[in-house]
Amino acid sequence: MGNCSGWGCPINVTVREGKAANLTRPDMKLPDGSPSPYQRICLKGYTNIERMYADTRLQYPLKRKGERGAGEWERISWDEAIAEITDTWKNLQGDFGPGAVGFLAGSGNVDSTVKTYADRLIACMGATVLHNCYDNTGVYCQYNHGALGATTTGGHNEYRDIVNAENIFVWGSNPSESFIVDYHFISEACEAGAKLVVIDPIFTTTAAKADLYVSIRPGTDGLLAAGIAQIAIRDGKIDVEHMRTKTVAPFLVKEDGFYLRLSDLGRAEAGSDQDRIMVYDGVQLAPFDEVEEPVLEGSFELEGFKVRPAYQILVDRFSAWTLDQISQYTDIPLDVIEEVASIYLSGRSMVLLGFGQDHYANGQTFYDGVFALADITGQECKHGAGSTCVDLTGAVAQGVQSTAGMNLDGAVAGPTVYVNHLPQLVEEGSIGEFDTAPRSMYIYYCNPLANMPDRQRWLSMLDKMDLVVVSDMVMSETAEYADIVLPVAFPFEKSDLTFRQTGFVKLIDQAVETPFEVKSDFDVITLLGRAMGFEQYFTQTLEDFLSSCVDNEVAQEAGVTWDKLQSEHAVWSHPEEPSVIGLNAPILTATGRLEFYHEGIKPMMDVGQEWDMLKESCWFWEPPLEAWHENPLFERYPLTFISERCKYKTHTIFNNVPALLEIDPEPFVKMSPSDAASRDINTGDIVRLYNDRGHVVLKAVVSNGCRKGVLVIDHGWEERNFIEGHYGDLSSIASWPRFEQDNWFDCLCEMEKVQ
Ligand SMILES: Nc1nc2c(c(=O)[nH]1)N[C@H]1C(S)=C(S)[C@@H](COP(=O)(O)OP(=O)(O)OC[C@H]3O[C@@H](n4cnc5c(=O)[nH]c(N)nc54)[C@H](O)[C@@H]3O)O[C@H]1N2
Ligand SMILES: Nc1nc2c(c(=O)[nH]1)N[C@H]1C(S)=C(S)[C@@H](COP(=O)(O)OP(=O)(O)OC[C@H]3O[C@@H](n4cnc5c(=O)[nH]c(N)nc54)[C@H](O)[C@@H]3O)O[C@H]1N2
Ligand code: SF4
Ligand SMILES: [Mo]
Repeated sequence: MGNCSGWGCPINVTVREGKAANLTRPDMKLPDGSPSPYQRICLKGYTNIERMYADTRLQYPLKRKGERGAGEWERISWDEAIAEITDTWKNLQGDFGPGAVGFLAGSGNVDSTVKTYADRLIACMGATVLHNCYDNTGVYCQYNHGALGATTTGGHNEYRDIVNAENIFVWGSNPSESFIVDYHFISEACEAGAKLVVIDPIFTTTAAKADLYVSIRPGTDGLLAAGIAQIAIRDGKIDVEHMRTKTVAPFLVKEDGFYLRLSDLGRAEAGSDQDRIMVYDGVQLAPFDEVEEPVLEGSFELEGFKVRPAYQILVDRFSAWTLDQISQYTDIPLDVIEEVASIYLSGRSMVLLGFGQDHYANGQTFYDGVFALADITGQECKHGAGSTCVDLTGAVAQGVQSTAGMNLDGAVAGPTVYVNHLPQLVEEGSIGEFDTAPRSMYIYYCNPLANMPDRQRWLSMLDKMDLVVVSDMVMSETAEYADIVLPVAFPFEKSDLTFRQTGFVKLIDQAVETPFEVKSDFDVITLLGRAMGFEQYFTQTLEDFLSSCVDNEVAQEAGVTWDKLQSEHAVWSHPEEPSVIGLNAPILTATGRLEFYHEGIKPMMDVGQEWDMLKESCWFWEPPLEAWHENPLFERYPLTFISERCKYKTHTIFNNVPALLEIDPEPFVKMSPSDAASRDINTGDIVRLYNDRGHVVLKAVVSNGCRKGVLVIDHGWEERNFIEGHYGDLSSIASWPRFEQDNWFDCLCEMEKVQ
């Protein structure tokens, strides 16, 4: 129900006298009759009744009375709310164009099909899509390497395959907190003898279980990957056959960064099926599928073209760094780098990725590096190897296709703007080719003020908006700063379809009536759509919509029908074997190969920024934009502030659950003993973290598990939880030119004792 790696763990709700009274785990079976490994429920899942009936639940539509954020509201009727919103939107769109209204979705109830219904309204209105910037570097690098597969979201090995690994590298992730319901796969592998290696600046709860824990300097993981790759090359541990058949390694790259094709030689029409990529067999050029042993190394001038195999480009990039430099930058002793490499190369090694490195501006230097490492060593396309990713790589059930954007007589959404550009767009009125700044936002399933970086900039941007509407179940931190707040149904109060992370398509039946004047998101979007004048497109009932989403060919082939869902509620619709990319799941890239080299790569959003296509097309390493000891800012702000997941929270959605708050009542900042001592700080003291963007005041905890120079606050708190300020005030909105990414950890600050 939240964005928590489980996403939609199956829960049976017992109802007594119209109220949810108990939650239990269903007994779900795989097609072979064995219990589903994807049906655990975590400690938070069982508290959903408290969350649902908490006194922070919104009951009626509310309109702001006083200053923004002052907490003064008047209750209004749904008719008044819908009329005020749609009148304003009509005026704004009339005066400034369709893009003057923007819709921002987050990841609350991430796998909800109902959530997609807003796409219908967005298309009808031609409104701006405000795209959040969560996890984008990690996801895009995974996409660019293997493509987001159909049967696992991440295009890796599905979680069930973890048990087949001989070595598990938890690298930039803390699965014992962030992957609770699937951690058993790691435990099972370890019980069967797998080695667990954890690479993290923090000695996490997962590190406590590791055979080898490696403390790394933040933002340098790409260099460690390059170091392991160099050792593999030095020791002859590369897999030439794998490179030749499954990767782009032999493909010849011209000086302009594009592959040499038959059309370059005038022997095929550019872009046609015949226009194949060329390789070199040592004597002559030939299309890649006509040569068994293409050359992987060297630099050649052939038929008038200067070319290098993609593998040679990668080797040149790796060898720009010596092992000594890598040791110095990563702050890992050489013998430990050798030990890590020898474990990685010793058997089937699987890397469990997370989003630690994704949260730095240079995150791609890690993801591109770790995939290139697997490509050259053949640690993929087989059981127990490759990579998998927290929050992304569970089994995706087949057959659900949202119809929200269909049959609209050609109506399509307006431009997509990634929100880290939004403050600038609103402040300046245009940015690159985007010349319509949103003047109103509809925020749904999202709590941006709590979760996005540079909160002060967000606050001043909201002040410039004519109308901010938030639909939520609770008075979230963002709702507190809205003009109109719409109360929506809890997941047990509306029907829905989910299909990710468990391999089952699940029909969630509405268990209890919506309380007070709460409405489901589906009904809210329908009311807004009709009031905007699109009555003909908003005639469906929720059942019509949900059933239409499983009325497609894939569903038919997979045996998923609306009738079956109504009687069985959960229908397994996934291959029985765990998906392994390149083995039993297709590689869906443009070349059909795993790509450590990216031909003609483009930035995620073109706002006229400067960027270097040739550099970005293959692995390289540069430090994070801000959190780096050679940055002049480091003299004033020598501490890197990061956060970690905590088992008591899924972002902010359990913030109102008394049972969880009893165990984990307030935020605290963890720091190393030496950083604490040099500032005269002890556990329990109140400290202030600050930089030029803002500050936050909270309790201190001194911890031996914390790396010197790094401060950690667990993620998911809101303004009301801090003594003063906000951790979102510290982080920057700046990102790498190729990626639209929130880089929460790429953040320097200083700390002082308050009392
Ligand atoms: N309980 C719970 N589970 C969740 C969520 C939640 O909110 N609560 N959120 C879900 C979502 S949306 C996501 S994206 C995933 C995130 O899943 P994870 O990435 O597993 O979550 P984090 O705890 O943020 O783990 C990041 C780890 O990276 C480490 N780290 C920080 N900087 C570096 C670095 O430079 N190098 C290396 N090697 N490590 C570094 C941190 O110390 C931390 O241990 O979790 C999902 N699961
Ligand atoms: N400091 C720091 N900040 C981070 C991170 C970090 O590691 N450190 N991680 C980031 C990451 S990876 C992520 S994915 C983001 C997540 O950021 P968000 O997507 O903003 O996450 P949530 O806090 O889950 O907010 C979801 C909101 O949706 C509401 N909601 C839930 N269900 C529904 C529904 O059915 N309908 C409607 N209308 N609303 C609903 C919830 O009540 C909640 O207020 O946070 C990011 N922020
Ligand atoms: S909070 Fe997430 S992991 Fe826990 S039960 Fe709910 S969906 Fe599953
Ligand atoms: Mo995330």
